[in-house]
Amino acid sequence: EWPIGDEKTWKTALKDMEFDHEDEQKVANTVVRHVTTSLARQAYNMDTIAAYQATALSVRDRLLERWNETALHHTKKAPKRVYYLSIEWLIGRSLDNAVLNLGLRNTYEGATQKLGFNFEDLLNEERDAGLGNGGLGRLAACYIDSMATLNIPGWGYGLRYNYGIFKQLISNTGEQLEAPDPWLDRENPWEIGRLDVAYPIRFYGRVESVPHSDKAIWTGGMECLAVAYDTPIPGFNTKNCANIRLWSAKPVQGFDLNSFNAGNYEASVAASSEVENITRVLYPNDNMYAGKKLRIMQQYLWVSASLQDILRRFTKLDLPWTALPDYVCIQMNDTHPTLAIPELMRILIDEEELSYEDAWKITTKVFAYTNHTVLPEALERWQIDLFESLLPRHLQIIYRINYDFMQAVAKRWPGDMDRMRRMSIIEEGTPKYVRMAYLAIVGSFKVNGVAELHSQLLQATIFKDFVEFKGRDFFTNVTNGITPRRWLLQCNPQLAALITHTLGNDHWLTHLKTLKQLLPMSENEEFRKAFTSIKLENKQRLADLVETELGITLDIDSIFMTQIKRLHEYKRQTLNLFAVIYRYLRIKKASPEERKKITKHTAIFAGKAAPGYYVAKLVIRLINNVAKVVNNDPDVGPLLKVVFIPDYSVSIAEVLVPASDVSVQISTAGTEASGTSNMKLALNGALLLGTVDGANVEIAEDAGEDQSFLFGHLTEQVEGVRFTNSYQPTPLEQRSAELAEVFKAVESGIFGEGHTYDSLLKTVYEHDYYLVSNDFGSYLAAERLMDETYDNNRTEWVKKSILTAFNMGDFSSDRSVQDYADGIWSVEPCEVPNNL
Ligand code: GL9
Repeated sequence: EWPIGDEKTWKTALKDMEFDHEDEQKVANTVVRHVTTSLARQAYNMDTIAAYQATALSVRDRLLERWNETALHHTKKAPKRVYYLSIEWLIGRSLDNAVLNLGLRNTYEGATQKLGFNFEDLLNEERDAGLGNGGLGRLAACYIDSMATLNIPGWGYGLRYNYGIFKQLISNTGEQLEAPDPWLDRENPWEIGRLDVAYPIRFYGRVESVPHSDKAIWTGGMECLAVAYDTPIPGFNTKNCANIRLWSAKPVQGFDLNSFNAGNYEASVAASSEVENITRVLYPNDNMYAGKKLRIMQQYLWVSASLQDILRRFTKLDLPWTALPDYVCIQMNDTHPTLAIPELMRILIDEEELSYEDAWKITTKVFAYTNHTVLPEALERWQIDLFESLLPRHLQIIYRINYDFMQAVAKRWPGDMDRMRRMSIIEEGTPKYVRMAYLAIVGSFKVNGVAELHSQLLQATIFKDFVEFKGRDFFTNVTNGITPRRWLLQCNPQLAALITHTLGNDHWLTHLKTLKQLLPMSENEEFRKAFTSIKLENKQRLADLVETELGITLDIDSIFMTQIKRLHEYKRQTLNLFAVIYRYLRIKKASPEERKKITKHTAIFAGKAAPGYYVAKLVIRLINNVAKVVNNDPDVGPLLKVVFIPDYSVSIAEVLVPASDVSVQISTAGTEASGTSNMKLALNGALLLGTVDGANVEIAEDAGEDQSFLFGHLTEQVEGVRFTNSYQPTPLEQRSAELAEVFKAVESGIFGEGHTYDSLLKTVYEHDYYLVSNDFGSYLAAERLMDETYDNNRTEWVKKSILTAFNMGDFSSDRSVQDYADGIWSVEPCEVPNNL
């Protein structure tokens, strides 16, 4: 067993590391040791930051033991593994999550308390890892948590951006300002740099074909390295520990001295920082494709390094390449990693010398693709000339893939040139483009959407031709999910405790459907009381935050209506905001008697706008200026408050989600692929006020139709209304008299210079592509219904809240990941034994 040295010494050393889960003293010892050694501080000179860092390092030690045991076990068992490739990982904070998943929350809380610290204060010292824009990046983080928890052998791969999503500041005119997020400026205790794990990556250069073979030789251009940084991800209540491997771009040793800067030392050093630019910053777009050169360089560096890493692990098994699909499945989170398909082809053909046909057979059994949007402006299409200069060999391979594919289409539909033009991976025209979604479909064995409605829509619209070609079974649905560990246990510990107490155990944390057993508790008065007081405590915690950060006093007896997501026209924060303005105007007109009958509302907004998205930024500006007027108007008092919480993040979501009464999910039908904040809010008891879109459909269905307030045009109606708005427009007054009144108020200048918002209002006056005016009336009606329930029958309201929360069992990411494992990946759990 022990290849070198003295067995007894080894065993004693390893024994010394062993750890009793309840032993606060031993935990305190490890924390203090990290202060004095890792942090090089004197123990009496320990502030909260140092205490956080030392605690995190101590927890990291526990994680790494598990990480190592998992790696060892997987090497021994050689199970099929799944690799989740995501260009975004919105992890948020890790300390609380780690101690909860490890079952060490109480021990660490006790130990740090004995050292004189409040554990909550330590948690708040941690910076968010904000390597993502929104739902797509947070989904990846939830899925890796569930993979670890379900003992599914899998790793995540991504990029280690030096700057995550920008910090959002609000100017005194209410506008969004963007500041960099230097999240790595402080030591990051959750990552392990693996400077020895580094792969060469090439850009530009020349391609020479090799006669009488499929092989080509790609040389020259610019070479750099991708260096690995690992973040261990513990499963809940299991020894298994997953990993997110993030790549950082580094110059090759000696930089570019010999390639193009020979004899010019300063220029060669400058060139090295150009390489480091590749992983400098996360692109701040959500549901929007920008086509930037640096972005495609990010994508290639990431997929090439990941594939080299995956294949190195596979080749250790000493099996033929044909066995690759039995050991490796690669899940592509959107089209961002699609270059992995031609990259695997290139490695198999050019480096491993397989024939093109053999390489293709293997490649098309390895990849699966998840689509996350039908919005045309979000679909990636790379310009051919940019692509060709950076990745000349990959373009050749893509042309060959497309040639074969077009032949197959022509064989199925002889002479159907229009179909060939529609389906081609290469979009003809000037300039030409590579359509990444089509490449992803052609190179994958399975494609899925992220909610029932979205998956249906994909097959009926943007991928219709491909359904006819590939057959129905090629496309499937996996409805998104969220991890109940972070989104209930961690963010709402009181509700989690009530659930565990009532059920008698915490089995529900890994089997969320067991929450159903609590449905009868909605009829139990004592339970309702407990449930209600937890909601109020959470509302108070949010109110305290709003008071200290923004100086706005909230009434926790009002309905907390929460819309938290990226600012985007299709998400229609405008619909919500215009209804707030309408309510304000109504209050102003009401007599004191009438005012008594108005339901108290608190409208809570949070979210960032892409820095280049002008209209979205105008919406933020208007929210903030409406807030200023409404919150300071003595006529309004507690009837209405408007809050825009700056710099939305995972950590802020963890405060907002448990404090909400109503979840505002009002995208134009057919535009939001799934949504995931809708699931988080519902699981914490917020009633759904939403359109029939994305996962709202399934949430409302599971909650029971009576629990939700649905409104608005349906997906199948949208196109027709849109057409009318565009080509036979009627004046706004005719589409909605109420909205016309709101617009007049905005134009009158009561929320600041009226013309400021002209271009925002214009989007509704003209075209109204997202049907704001057409849905405004039914939105107001849905709010009225909601208000009546809240005011007239609070017991009924609490029942609805309980029924909503405890019917959310299907929205655990454990269920989603199990669906992927069974329906797409064909992987089995591989559990690390507890006594290794
Ligand atoms: C998104 C969708 O817009 C959401 O509806 C969906 O819930 C998530 C996760 O599946 O994916 N698609 C998408 O492009 N983004 C989403 O959040 N965002 C980004 O691209 C960053």
